[in-house]
Amino acid sequence: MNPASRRRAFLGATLALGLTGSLALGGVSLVAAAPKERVIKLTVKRFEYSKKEIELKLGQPVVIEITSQDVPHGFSVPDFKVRADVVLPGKMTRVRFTPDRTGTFIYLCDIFCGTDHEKVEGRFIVRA
Ligand SMILES: [Cu+2]
Repeated sequence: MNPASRRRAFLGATLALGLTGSLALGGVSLVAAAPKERVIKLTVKRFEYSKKEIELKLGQPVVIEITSQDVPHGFSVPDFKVRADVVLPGKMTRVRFTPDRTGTFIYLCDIFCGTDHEKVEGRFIVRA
């Protein structure tokens, strides 16, 4: 085989393997797909989040969609090492993570937003 036809043969084999893989995915494998990301909407204003407590499921990916109703705020979950740079008024900020431990975990505003800034917090309760 010359190099060109060897390359063609290789491409053909790769394509065949790829197709087989896709067909398998189109069938049974979809059932075992990764858990679907859950969308949780949250708003924040001086001096509270719209939800004080949010239940999460262990291992289920979540995306928190946060919007501020007044000034710039923060959103941080120190135990999971996730945070938004800033949550701006009228603009949606997304924070994604997958809880890998059960328990209670605080989320809080980490951008000074006024006198009662320290009160801007809530908690995730992660259950198995
Ligand atoms: Cu704040």
